[in-house]
This record gives sequence, C-alpha cells and structure tokens, in this order.
Amino acid sequence: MPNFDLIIRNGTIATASESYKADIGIRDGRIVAIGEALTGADEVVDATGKLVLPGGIDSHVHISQPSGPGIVMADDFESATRAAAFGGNSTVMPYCLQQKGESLRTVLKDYHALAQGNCHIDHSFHLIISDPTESVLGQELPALFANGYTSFKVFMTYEGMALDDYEMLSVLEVAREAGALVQIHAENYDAIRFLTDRLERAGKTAPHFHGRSRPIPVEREATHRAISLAELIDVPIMIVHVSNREAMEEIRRAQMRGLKVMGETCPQYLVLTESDMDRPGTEGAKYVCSPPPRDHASQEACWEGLQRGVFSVFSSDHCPFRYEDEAGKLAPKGRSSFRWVPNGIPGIETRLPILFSEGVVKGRISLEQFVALTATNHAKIYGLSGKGSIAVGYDADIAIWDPELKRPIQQAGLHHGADYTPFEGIEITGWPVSLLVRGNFIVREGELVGAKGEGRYLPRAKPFQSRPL
Ligand code: DUC
Ligand code: ZN
Ligand code: ZN
Repeated sequence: MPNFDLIIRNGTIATASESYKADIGIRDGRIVAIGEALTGADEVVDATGKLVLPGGIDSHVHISQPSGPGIVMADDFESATRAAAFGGNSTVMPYCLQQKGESLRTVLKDYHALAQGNCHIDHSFHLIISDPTESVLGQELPALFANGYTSFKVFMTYEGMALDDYEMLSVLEVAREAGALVQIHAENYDAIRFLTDRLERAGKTAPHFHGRSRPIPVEREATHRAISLAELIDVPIMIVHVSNREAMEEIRRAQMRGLKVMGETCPQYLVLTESDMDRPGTEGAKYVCSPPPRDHASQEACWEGLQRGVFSVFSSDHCPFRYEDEAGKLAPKGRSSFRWVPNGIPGIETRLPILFSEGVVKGRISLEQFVALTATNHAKIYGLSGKGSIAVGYDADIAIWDPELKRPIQQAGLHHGADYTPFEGIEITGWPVSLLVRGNFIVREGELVGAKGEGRYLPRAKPFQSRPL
C-alpha cells in the first residue's frame, strides 16, 4: 500500500513563519509528511517553480444575504464558493443575518439549508446580531456559542441594524461571558443620516456622494467609541473593513495601550479611491461600499496597518450585486439617490491575487506576512482548528500558485455571479492555478474539477483571542 494518496513534489512551501522547498505527503485529506524526496503515492504532482501555500481563508464574505426589498445578491453558495476556489481559497466565513424579530436559530437553519450540498469549499458562519432581545442575549447566543458559532458582527450604522451604545454594551457583555469574538462595523449612524439628508436636500444624489455622506470622521469616531465600549467590558473586538489612517491609528493606539483590539482591511482600501465613484452616469454605483474607498494617503495608511501588524486579517468583504440589474446596483430606488444603492462589491476571487501582486511582488509585505494575513491569522482568530497552515496533521487545504503568471483582472475571466468586477484592468503578477480542499483538487490547472457539495461546514472552537484581559 502506498504511503500517501498524493505527493506535491518540489514546490516552495510558505507558512506564516518561513518558506522552503520540500515535498508534501497527503493521506486521508490531511498533511502527514513534509520532507525531501518523499515516495510512495498514488499520484505525484510536480510543483517545481510553484508556490505551495495554505488555502486562503476569507473570514468576511456575504452570500445570499437578504439586502432589502427587491434586491438580490449576485452570488449563491455555489457560485461564491466556486469563485473563492478559483481565487485560491479553501474556506470562507459568510454571515447569517438576523433581521428584527427573527430568532437566531431560525436564521441559522435557513442559511444552512442554502449552503448544504452547494459549497465547493469549506465554510463556517458568523452571526450578525441586529435585534439583541433578552432571549437572544440570555438564551440563544450562549447556546449557539456552545455549538461552535463563536463569533458575530454588530453594526453601528444602517436602518434596522445599528445598535445603540446600550445594546452594544449588552452584546459585548454576553460575548465576554461566552468567549465569543465580536466584529464591529464602525460608522456613526446618526452622522451618516444627517449628512445624507443634507446632501439630498442639495440635490447631490449621484453615487459619488456616497463617499461624502460617510467621510473619515464618521468612521474614526465610531472606531474610537467601539474601542471604548469594549474597554469598559474588557472584551476583545475586531474592527472590520478599516479604510483610512485615522481609524487605523485608533486601533494602533488601543493596541499600544495593551487592549485586545484587532483590525481588518480589504482590497478596496488598497487599490480603489473615492474618485472611482465619479464615473459617468450611474457607473459609480459599481464602487459603492461602506466604508467607502478613500484617497491615496488612506491606501498608504492601510498598507502601513498591514505591514506593522495593526491589521491581523485581510478579507474581501465580498458583498456582490449585479450592475445591469434592477435587483442590483441599478435598482429603481438607487437611481433616485446614492442612499438606496445596494452597498457592497464583489471580491472573493480577487482578494488574494491583489494582495500577492501589490504586496508581495511589489515588496510591500513578505510572502510569510501574506500567508498570515490571508489564512493563518483567520484560522487562529476565529478558532478554525487544523486550518490555515501547512503542517503535519493539518487539513490538506493547499493553493498552488504560479508566481510568474501575469494577467490583468477581467470580468470575463472570473467565476462569480456578478456581471462586473470593480478591479477590472488591474495588472496582476502571480495567480493561484490549483486548489485542494482536504486533499481533493477543486480547481486543477485552471479548471474546476470538484463537484459542488464537497465543501463541509466547520463548527469552531472558542478562539484564544476572544479571552478578556
Ligand atoms: N458592511 C459589510 O461588512 N459588508 C457590506 C456592507 C457593509 O456595510
Ligand atoms: Zn460592515
Ligand atoms: Zn461585510
């Protein structure tokens, strides 16, 4: 009997701590050996000249999420996980959105039904808490944490979603008791409402004004407040999708004071700017997301946050809507004002190539930092055991990259359900060419070879990072 089901031969393996040439031996879906000249396998794949990286973990994606009357997301679980696989990811973490009046258990049941049998890669859910009733806080959340749903997101903005400070403190308190990790969307709801009203009154309703309705102080203030509330309760938090220097520095200051405050940024804050929303007619709607893309100085600040470890994760915030579609970016109401343009952009397939090309190839971050920011830290922070690294005993979730392959990002070459990419035309050096999940090829040399349904649901452990000080 052979030693291994598969050997990946002679690639350059990279982890969060080092890079080296070796063979990987895989058996029963797990990495069982790393060494030189391994032999005895059913199949040997030659990875000479390739990078062999842990499959990406994207811990911030929205799939099939209710998005308002008449609005439909561009991806279901099949298309989103297919696109994620082509983008070098082996695990995604979508949100299950609780709407007012809904029980968390019902919400989870509905999302599991959507995902079940449809995923090409592994997945695990965060919750979004919009209605922190006594039964949600006192019964549902603690029970769900015990069942492996160990993280959730709260919003400080959006009609029907924003929690006030009292509610924020209440959910932070429950998170502390249960050992859950709280993600926070930090933008000041009342300030955005005020500015939006004033802009609309002045007839400034084009997509461009989306950025003007939520300028940097709106994000900075909410970031500061979120950190202060978490400090009162003594509970770790993750500030998601940070877009600029001032918010990044709020997080850095908190970290320097010894608080457990983590940060995330996303591709849109590295390569897009507010001027993308100035495009003619309604085209600016393609770039409407929150927080909005800012300016070049903000991009530099986000790079600094990645380089210096202020941000521990780099996620896509994939939140896709079709453009040429009344159920998407061109919804009739959205044409009347930026206020109603569905918020979010696709990016699940382009997250890793953008960071690799702009970050590793251009010398802004090391390959090891890339691995940490795109896989290892996500697994550690969110409690995904046996994921996010290349090590004996870990799941054989592996992305094989051609670091020399040059190709621009083009909608025609992507696999998501959206009809555009906001990153069109960006020149990329280095693309994933093959992707394995638990030892099985899902994408092989640029072809989809895995069937939908191969992805598994992953319950999670309580993350170490969620422990209070
Ligand atoms: N926040 C997200 O995290 N994703 C999309 C929209 C939003 O506001
Ligand atoms: Zn958000
Ligand atoms: Zn998001």
